[in-house]
Amino acid sequence: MTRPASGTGPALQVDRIILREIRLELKEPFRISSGLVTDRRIALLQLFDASGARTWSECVAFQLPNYTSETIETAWMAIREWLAPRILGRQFAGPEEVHAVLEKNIRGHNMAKAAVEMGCWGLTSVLWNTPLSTLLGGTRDRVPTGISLGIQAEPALLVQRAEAAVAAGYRKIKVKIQPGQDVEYVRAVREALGDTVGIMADANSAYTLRDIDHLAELDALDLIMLEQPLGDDDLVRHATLQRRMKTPICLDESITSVDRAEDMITLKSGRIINIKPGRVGGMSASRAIHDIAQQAGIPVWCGGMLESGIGRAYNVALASLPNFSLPGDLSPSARYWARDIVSPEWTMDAEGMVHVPLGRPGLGVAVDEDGIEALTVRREELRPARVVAGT
Ligand code: OSB
Ligand code: MG
Repeated sequence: MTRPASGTGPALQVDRIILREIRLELKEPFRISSGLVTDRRIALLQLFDASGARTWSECVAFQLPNYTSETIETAWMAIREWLAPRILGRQFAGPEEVHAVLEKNIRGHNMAKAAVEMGCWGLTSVLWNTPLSTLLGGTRDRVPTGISLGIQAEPALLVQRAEAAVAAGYRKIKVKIQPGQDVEYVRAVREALGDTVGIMADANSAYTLRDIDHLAELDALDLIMLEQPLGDDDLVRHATLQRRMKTPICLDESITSVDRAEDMITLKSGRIINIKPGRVGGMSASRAIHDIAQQAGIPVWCGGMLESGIGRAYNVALASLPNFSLPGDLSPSARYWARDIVSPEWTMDAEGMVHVPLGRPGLGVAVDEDGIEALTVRREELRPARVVAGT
């Protein structure tokens, strides 16, 4: 069942999409078990409604298929060839209708679908003059933030970053791990930070069940959760591991749809869900996963994909829903970029909270269009293939 948007207003009709690629250099390279990101290649969409309303959205696919199978190239092609043509020129009573239209007979390509679908939520927010958080059913005006720390060359460097993060106010410290750089690293962080700080580890699918005894050593470190230790599409082995471990398992890569989230709950493959709207195909699927998790007593939190300030606006709005009860990977702009493409940039208060912009519709921040223009390395304009009768 589709939960309607919380608001009302005129029908939505996207009559133009401008697709761009920008490059933004990370202040510090980010290493996960399956690869390194230095220069973030980001696809941005600018969506124009027939009424003149417009907004931006972001596609979170990386350059390489090392997190999920999508890349910026596959997403670009999917949007241009299959997804944008489904939406352009068509009328929707509300943004919750978009997901099914993109889903029908197009398998996968969730990040490409999400970029289009989330843009439709953003556009509706502008069109209906309703804050995005409100439109989505958000109930909070501040959301807690955690930091995700990439793999470091040695434990001492990780400890330094973790200590600085706690001092800055972050409410959860996530440590990336991989075989050879795991228990020892996390233990060093636990010893340095003490027992009261919330710590977790994220393996990005770097382990197999052969590592079960080794992973179980993490139980001694009292982690809030262990994120995605096993295969990116696995649910069955995660259930085996969860039976063996006291630490709650959180799934990220494995949860690609509402059905997968239901399967996880049925199979007991984990006890927490990381929701990234890009990974699940957008906001409608994110809300549906949020809802079924809430019914099952499973907490969720909003993951991050090293987004620019545009993608972050959508994540912050989503994280204002009630069952996002754990801190999200929603670090301030300045953690990633010398200069973000929105103003004001995203910040965090001393208590580690991001403020949800409820004072203005759409992204809630202004987009630096000149800055984006200067960073653009390719651009393509998409319009309806033909004039649809009656429009
Ligand atoms: O697994 O959550 C992940 C970054 C790149 C690829 C995968 C992941 C991450 C993060 C970054 O943890 C979180 C952030 O955007 O701050
Ligand atoms: Mg993860």
